[in-house]
Amino acid sequence: MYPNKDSLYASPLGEIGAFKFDDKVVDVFPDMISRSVPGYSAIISAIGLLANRFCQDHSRCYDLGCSLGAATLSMRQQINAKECRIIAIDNSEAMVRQLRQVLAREEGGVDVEVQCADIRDVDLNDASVVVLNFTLQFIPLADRKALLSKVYQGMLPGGVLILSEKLRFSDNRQQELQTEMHHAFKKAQGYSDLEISQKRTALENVLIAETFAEHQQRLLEVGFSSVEVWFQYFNFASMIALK
Ligand code: GEK
Repeated sequence: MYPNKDSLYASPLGEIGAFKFDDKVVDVFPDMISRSVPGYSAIISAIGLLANRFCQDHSRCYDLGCSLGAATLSMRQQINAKECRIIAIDNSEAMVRQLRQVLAREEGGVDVEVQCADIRDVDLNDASVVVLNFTLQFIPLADRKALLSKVYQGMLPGGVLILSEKLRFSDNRQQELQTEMHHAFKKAQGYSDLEISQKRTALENVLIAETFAEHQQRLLEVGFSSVEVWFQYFNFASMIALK
């Protein structure tokens, strides 16, 4: 359905603007994310399994920063709970427009409501599952705690937050090694050195990675009772936080 190959950074660019989730990115997004994020498709499948494990009857599942709805669709296919609803939110109009078209073509499964909004401004209620799949890393650092606190407050007892992020490492050698291995992964996926370096420049100051310890501490501070990594592939990890 999305055959377009990501070549946005393949030619030398005079000026590299800050990365934006616009129409050009939407056209190539599935190819871009699966060739850039090690383990992306494994995480998407597992989000469906986890959502089915945690989704409670009459509750809501939120996909915050849903992009083209990969996690939403995985949850929709795998959740068996009764009378639940998935709420997929993204503030990129281009992403939301495309997701609405995908959903209109697909039938069956859990009801999905799509909202074009900033996840910092929306209210969450009766949530049994909340997904932040590589989204928190794009939220300004100063706003992250308030957002996670709101997520916690909107969750039902027994709920789960699935938080996937690019990680930073406090040890310099680890940071260099994991970055090098991520670039090796991207090269193995067909990206050139030029593409890797131009994309890196575009993401500077846009994607701000934190360490696992920073994520864990903040999640515990806002109220979660337990936070662990369930998946990691180089500097990309997915965590489970339990209410
Ligand atoms: C997936 N979860 O395929 N409010 C709403 N959306 C936002 C905000 C915000 N403040 N900031 C960024 N976004 C998806 C992948 S991509 C990750 C998530 C990536 C949105 C942004 O528009 C984009 O669609 C998404 O967060 C991040 O499972 O491209 O590396």
